[in-house]
Amino acid sequence: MNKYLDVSPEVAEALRLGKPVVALESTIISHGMPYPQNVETALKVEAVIRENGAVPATVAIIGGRLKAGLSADEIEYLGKKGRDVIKASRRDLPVLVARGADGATTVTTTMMIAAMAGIRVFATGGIGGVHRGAETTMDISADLEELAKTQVMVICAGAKSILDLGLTLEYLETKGVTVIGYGTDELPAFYTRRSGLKVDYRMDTPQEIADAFRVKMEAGLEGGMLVTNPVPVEYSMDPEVIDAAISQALSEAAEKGIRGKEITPFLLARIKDITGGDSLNSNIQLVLNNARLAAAVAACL
Ligand code: PSU
Ligand code: MN
Repeated sequence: MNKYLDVSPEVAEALRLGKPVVALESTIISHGMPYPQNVETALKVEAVIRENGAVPATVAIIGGRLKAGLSADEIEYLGKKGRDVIKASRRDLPVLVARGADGATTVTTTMMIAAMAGIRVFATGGIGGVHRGAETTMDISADLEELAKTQVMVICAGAKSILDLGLTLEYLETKGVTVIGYGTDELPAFYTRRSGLKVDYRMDTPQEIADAFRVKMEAGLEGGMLVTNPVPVEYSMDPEVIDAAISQALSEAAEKGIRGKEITPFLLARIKDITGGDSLNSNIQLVLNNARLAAAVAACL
């Protein structure tokens, strides 16, 4: 076992007994939602995973330790610190550990730590991808590279159209990452169920998803898989409202010259402010929906 890794006793026991375990990220807590809804949601997501027969393993870096499985106090701590916690991607991990610092794990670092712990299924809200204008900024999320490299399935609600979704799919294709639509042929766009873009494969049961991933593991193929699960109809947003909010947030970011790792948290916070509670509620509901599917897939695996 990696000497920098702490697997919580509950998660370690579940892994030892071959019980289903679902990893969860912590940037969604610190940078993705405001306090206290972030902490409430993180705890609710854990509860939903338990209700569906799996053990949750929220991932973070705390005091320089790579953690798979957090206590409620640790979740509260990260949620309260919010954007003061360092958003930790692959490049940040060794420095934060060496310094004994805290870090909120993105999709990238959550996949890394989940793989170290032996967890194969991870649920979140949305992934990073190829940003609009990436042909000049070269802003492409490390999440896509991690999906190409690390054998963890990521279950999300697609990606927000703060990204160029078409280029994101092209990039995933190049990197050999299978994109699955759960009950849909179309890539969901986080707040909305449709993007007009096709996924690689539609699957209608958790078992089908687990079967494809099992082949990947047994054949020793590197990399993850991306399962996209549309937001439930009753919580999906009006595309015009959300597109207007995204456009406004993007132009504010350009005006302020925001770039690098700051851009995604900035856009997430602005979209939430512009659309008020609606987008936050839809965000919370889609994460819970992904947690339910992840628990079911983990049980099939
Ligand atoms: N997109 C969302 N919600 C999020 C994120 C992205 O809709 O919370 C977070 C995730 O942690 C993701 C990270 O891994 O942002 C991507 O950041 P970047 O674009 O800087 O790679
Ligand atoms: Mn980036």
